[in-house]
Amino acid sequence: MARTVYFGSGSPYSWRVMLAMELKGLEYEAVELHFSKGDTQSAEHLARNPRGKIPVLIDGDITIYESTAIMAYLEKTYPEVPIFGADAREYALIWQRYAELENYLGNTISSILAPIFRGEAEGKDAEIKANLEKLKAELETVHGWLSGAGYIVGDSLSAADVTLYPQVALLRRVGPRLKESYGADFLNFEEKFPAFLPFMARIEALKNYDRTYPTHWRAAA
Ligand SMILES: N[C@@H](CCC(=O)N[C@@H](CS)C(=O)NCC(=O)O)C(=O)O
Repeated sequence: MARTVYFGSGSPYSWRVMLAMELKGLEYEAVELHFSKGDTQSAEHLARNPRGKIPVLIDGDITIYESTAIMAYLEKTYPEVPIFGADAREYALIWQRYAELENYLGNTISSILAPIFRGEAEGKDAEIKANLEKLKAELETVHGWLSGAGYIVGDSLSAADVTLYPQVALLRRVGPRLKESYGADFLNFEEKFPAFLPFMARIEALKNYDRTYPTHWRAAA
């Protein structure tokens, strides 16, 4: 069955879906849409997702958008390699951690980076610095989750881990800029949050990790 993921380079929502597919060992074609070219707002893409967002998965005759729904669909359709745990306890905890990452860490990252990326950060120093404090507290919490076995839940990679990874990769990338502009010195993960490093290495060791890596990050490297 043909599988296609429409993704945007650097979109954490796209990246988590691609990583989830890699965890499950699924083949797919990855089609990049470019925000700057208006690809997500084209009639063709709006037919896939009327909200004009990526990711979108087309799997045979099914089209799904919203990364959470896509991961849930993948689990139901391809259960051989589970990403939502082995039993009810793990299932609940993975969903809980997923929701915490989305609602607290993810929203805090967005509140910091959205004004910066949109060129609307001027005059918002106090707000951004306050949100950086919230970010530090969230990272401390997540660091605690990883300090045991190095997975968010249990002893294998899950939907929670592939949700966290793109968030941390993005923070590592923008860390120097946030330090320079706002004095955020806690984004030195080697020193401040060492438990993230083996966690990240595990994701980076996935067989086809490279094909999930944001294309414009690679081009800039
Ligand atoms: N809740 C959605 C969020 C998707 C989303 O916000 N995608 C952004 C990129 S990170 C997007 O497609 N933006 C395109 C646009 O707004 O034109 C999900 O989980 O899939």
